[in-house]
Amino acid sequence: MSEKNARIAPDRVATVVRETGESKIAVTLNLDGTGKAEIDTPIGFLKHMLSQIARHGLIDLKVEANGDLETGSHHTVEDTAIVLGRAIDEALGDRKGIVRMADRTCPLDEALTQAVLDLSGRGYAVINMGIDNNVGEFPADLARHFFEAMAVEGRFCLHIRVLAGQNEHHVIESAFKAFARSLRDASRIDERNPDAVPSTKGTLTG
Ligand SMILES: [Mn+2]
Repeated sequence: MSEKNARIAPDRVATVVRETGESKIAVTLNLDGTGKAEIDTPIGFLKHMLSQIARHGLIDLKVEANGDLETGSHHTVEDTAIVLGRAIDEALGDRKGIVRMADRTCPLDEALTQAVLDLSGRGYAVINMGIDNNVGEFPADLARHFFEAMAVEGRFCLHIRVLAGQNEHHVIESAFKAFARSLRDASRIDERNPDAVPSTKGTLTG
């Protein structure tokens, strides 16, 4: 390999810890992992969804998420999204060489969800879960809130559109799978342009 092509990419890993009066969350991730998930939280559905991000994003993801569950799952889920977003932002570093944008649509039986992602450096979210079933430890509206908080803290633009679906579990899971696949595509290094920041502004972090 020539000198010119010998750029050693920095490890795209991050650890972020956040403790408040409502929760204690710790996230360690490796964007260039193999899909290994180590999720420690009493909220079963959150564990199931974070495992989707790891598996389908090919991200190694370690999460410890505990909070004031006597108020319901809201604080713990929201704060996990905040910390996960910050970890994604930190692991992306200067965002040099990334593909940057991706558009993935994933089914789960009758459910079908599109996730369009731009690792733009600016947090923005347009989330339409398509269902308004608001019961249980992880209702659809909390999923919307999760994606919004993660996008803002992760400094990326995320559109999620549920195109079909009836079962709440299926709808939410298809959204997490579509997000994971989009993150995998958008965050990978573009071998045609590995040394440039994919922006006419010259920066995705300024
Ligand atoms: Mn499931």
